[in-house]
Amino acid sequence: MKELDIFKNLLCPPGDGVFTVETGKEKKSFVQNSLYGSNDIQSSWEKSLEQIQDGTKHLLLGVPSDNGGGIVRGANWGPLFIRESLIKSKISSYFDIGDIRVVPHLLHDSYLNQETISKIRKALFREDLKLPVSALSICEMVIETLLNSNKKILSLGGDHSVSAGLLPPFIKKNPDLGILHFDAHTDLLEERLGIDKCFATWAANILPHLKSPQHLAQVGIRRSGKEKAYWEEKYKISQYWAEETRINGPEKIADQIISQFNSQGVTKIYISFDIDAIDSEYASATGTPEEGGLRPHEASLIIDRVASQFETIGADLVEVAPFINHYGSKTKSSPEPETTLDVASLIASKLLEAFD
Ligand SMILES: [Mn+2]
Repeated sequence: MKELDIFKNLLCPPGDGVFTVETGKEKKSFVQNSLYGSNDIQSSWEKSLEQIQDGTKHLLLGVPSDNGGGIVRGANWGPLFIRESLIKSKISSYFDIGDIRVVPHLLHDSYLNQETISKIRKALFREDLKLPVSALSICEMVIETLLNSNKKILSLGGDHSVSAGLLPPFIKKNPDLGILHFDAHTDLLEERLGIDKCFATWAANILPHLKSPQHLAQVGIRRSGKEKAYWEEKYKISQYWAEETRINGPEKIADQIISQFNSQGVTKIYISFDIDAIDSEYASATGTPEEGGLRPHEASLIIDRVASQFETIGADLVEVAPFINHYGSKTKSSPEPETTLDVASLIASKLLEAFD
């Protein structure tokens, strides 16, 4: 199948990946009109996909799936709201290729039987095509196809399970890949209720695919049932907890990560950024906001400093859930979700800069 046909079937115009009519309508029109003017959206978007091959800009991909989310959902709205913020902040150093088509009951095709897959294919595709149907499986195929053209891709989630779909093709193509993972949580459960590709298990699921566990560095951790020594001993990974950043400063943490990756011969990195790595004072519109986290400028500094030493080939920004309103949080002085979205567009712009 031609690459363009893969994209036309597995993707949809930016904002259309959440299957809704009324909710989010105004924001969707704003984003789509900013990108395509008043033309027919579907055909303008399809036409724009031809630029993927020739264009020099980095790619932006929306993954509006919270199908692998946990306690409080709503990260499916992250891509649309972050796009609006990027456009309003006049950040335009990317080419928006659209959203993954998300059926909101499906996580990964390996969890489905053939009969179910055939039924969904009939609903999704114009003809009888043997294409994936679940959000994470679609991510795998789309990223694999995009990497054929050596594109650098920033994906906007979605809950953190989307990394379980985005990362495998990056690792397959770059077996030496280092992963810089920002998060309040370790995401290192082997399974949760028997599911091994969800928001709490994706990192443990990815580890065996890395050249060594030292190809993973986790930053901003502070909410865990176990201590740092437990995780580092169990998986032989390195963690840099939020408290260490406060004590030692972000420069020192970045330098430690740089020497960790250098000692492993890492040359290329992927950055996975859960917005809850940031302190809840600055980013509470997320499923599990946590106090005592990184400040936005500290996270930016770590990204800048580490990315200056390695080639950043891909990134994701996940768990921004704009409709969440955490009652009783201490952040009432700052309006949400605007505060979180400001931080999200800052981080997104840093991740795009890291590609240069
Ligand atoms: Mn988290």
